[in-house]
Amino acid sequence: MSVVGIDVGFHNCYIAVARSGGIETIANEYSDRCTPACVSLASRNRTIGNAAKSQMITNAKNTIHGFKKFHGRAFDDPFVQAEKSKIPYSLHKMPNGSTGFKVRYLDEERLFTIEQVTGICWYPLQLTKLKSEKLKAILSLKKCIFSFQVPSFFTDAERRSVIDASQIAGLNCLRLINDTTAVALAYGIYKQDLPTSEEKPRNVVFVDMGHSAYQVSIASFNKGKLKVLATAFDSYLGGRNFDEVLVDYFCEEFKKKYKLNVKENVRAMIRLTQECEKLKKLMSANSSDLPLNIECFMNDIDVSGKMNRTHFEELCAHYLARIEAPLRSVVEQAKLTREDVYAVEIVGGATRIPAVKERIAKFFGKDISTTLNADEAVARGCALQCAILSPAFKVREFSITDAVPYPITLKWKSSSDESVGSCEVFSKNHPAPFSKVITFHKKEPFDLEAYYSNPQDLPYPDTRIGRFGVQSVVPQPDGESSKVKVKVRVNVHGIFSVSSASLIEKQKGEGEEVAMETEPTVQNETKEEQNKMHVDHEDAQQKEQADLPNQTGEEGASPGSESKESGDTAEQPAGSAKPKVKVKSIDLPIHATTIRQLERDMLNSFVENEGKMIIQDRLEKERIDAKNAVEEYVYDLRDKLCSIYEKLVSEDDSSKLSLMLEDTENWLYEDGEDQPKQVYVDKLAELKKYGQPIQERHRELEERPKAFDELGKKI
Ligand code: ATP
Ligand code: K
Ligand code: MG
Repeated sequence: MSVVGIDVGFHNCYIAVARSGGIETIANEYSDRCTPACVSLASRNRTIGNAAKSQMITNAKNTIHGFKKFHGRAFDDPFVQAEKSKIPYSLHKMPNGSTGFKVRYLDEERLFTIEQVTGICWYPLQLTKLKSEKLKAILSLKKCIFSFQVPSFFTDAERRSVIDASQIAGLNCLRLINDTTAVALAYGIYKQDLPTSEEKPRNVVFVDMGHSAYQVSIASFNKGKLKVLATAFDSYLGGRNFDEVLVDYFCEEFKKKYKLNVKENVRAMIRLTQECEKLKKLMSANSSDLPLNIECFMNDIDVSGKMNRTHFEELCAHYLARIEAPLRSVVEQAKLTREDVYAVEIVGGATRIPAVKERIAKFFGKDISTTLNADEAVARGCALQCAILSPAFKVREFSITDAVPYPITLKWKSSSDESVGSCEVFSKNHPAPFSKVITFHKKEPFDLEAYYSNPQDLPYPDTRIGRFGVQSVVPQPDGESSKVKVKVRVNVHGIFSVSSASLIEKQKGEGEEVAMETEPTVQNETKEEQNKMHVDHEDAQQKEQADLPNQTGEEGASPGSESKESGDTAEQPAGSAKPKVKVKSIDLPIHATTIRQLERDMLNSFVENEGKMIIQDRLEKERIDAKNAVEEYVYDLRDKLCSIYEKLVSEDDSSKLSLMLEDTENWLYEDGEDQPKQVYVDKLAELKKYGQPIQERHRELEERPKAFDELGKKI
């Protein structure tokens, strides 16, 4: 079994594999460990990565890049609407309200969902495009398990969408892991000098600024474990903002200087953006004036301009000012001071901008560490996580407790009147994964609606998570409400769900009604949790339980039990004596509808479709290979006719054959440019009819002296 970590960023993708010697980041077919997050659709096939990026200008409308943020997003989302004017390809509102892409593929207009696009990006990444055969064998799809990165601020809808993408690509996703948590793991697992569990933990801040977003987390480390204490982010601040500042500046410049309206020209905008990104990177290493030159930019005009670091920082001042808030936020949330921070580790391409680094260092009043590989740390952390989860891998014991990014509230209608009950089931930075049990008293099926509690926290305006219908609830035989235990959890992917529900049936003659009603609310072990545990509201009671991957036990009672009086169904306070009551628990079905979730049927059809597209890509590859084989044969034979075959062919035959080769070459550039595979196969066979006999004669001639030699030796 192979374990693989994948980082599909907004800009760049990295793949890391756990090997016996450690973690290895894999190179693509261009021997580059960084692959652009880009997918291009064409009339015959799909391309990804560098090949797709090279189509950005020539096939702009069908080349999709910068798509990661469309996961789980409504088409009507303000971000999506704002993005529409910046991207050369077309977005489309899908039937479930999500964001899709309208492109031409196989000479037809086609709609793709974001899950399909990310799926396309992943499939060839880890299979066909790998350079070495050894890696191909290691990464044979069926034997791999994967862990994927997501930004820590991704909501449930966004996370679900990423998991669906992995299914479309046929990848077995063990866990989604937050970017900064993956980095924290890559940092901590190799550290030999972490404090023991009795000692004060070591607090480390992790910063990741990529192309599209800025994430900060603070984690505490003890030997063998890490706990994320808090996360903060500016989900719209990254390298692309700095590129855009330069693009805007030069658009203005070129308007004044050359009277060019660059923003109206898609091709020019793409080129300018690419050049500005290069310029931005150069400025990280160089503080003097740097030129920007683009030949034949628009209307055959060559353009030029210049920029230096100081000027750039002035232009970006409003973005640079946003760096501090998330740093301040994590420290405050964790109730620490800056002095409690042992180290600040930075990753992500955009942290290479000197002004970004300076701001971070200034805030903490200490040098920042760059001990991790800024580009690969996330993918490596993903691979490590996957290795930890894999039974086939022996990794140092390391437990990871992540933090819930947004508080989650459940709402429900009261059974007695029309009032709405609600309670916050997960607070911000609540440890995850985690399960809790809430007790309701109900006579009929009921709906629980899950929301993010604070709209202002979210990266988009919609606070809904989903609706969970608890079905088949019936009253007790005596007409009273039944006790319904509902388990809510945030799972290993950081996704919330009402994961199970059961009806507790009174057993005739067993125990007292009072005893039944005083089932205690079991508190969580930690003190911190007890403070947050007064969540009884109306007819709900809640019980907590850490939900670690290897500790999935259902109802483990923990110390510190307590019961509470609750609203209209009047739970009795717990007596000091708690008689044991025999109860029968019946599992209840739950009907879940989550926001912008892909329908299962749709998902299955996408899986099937992906299979068809893979076959199409393979056929196209075979066709291109067949064409290349003809071309190669032409060049090879022509070459040999003037060299090693020269003496074997009469002048007359040779010139006839040369003519034929020339005709074939011309044909390849004209009528033969775009033919079915069989046409090329036949063409090659025809050429070989003439070429093969010559080759035979040559081989015989070559072997004759050898044969004599052999004979000589025997005699
Ligand atoms: P995200 O994390 O937002 O999904 P990503 O993971 O694809 O994006 P990274 O690969 O971490 O992003 O970083 C890419 C960004 O870093 C780009 O904006 C790129 O221009 C920028 N970058 C890379 N090197 C440098 C440099 N030397 N100086 C300035 N910026 C740089
Ligand atoms: K990346
Ligand atoms: Mg990234």
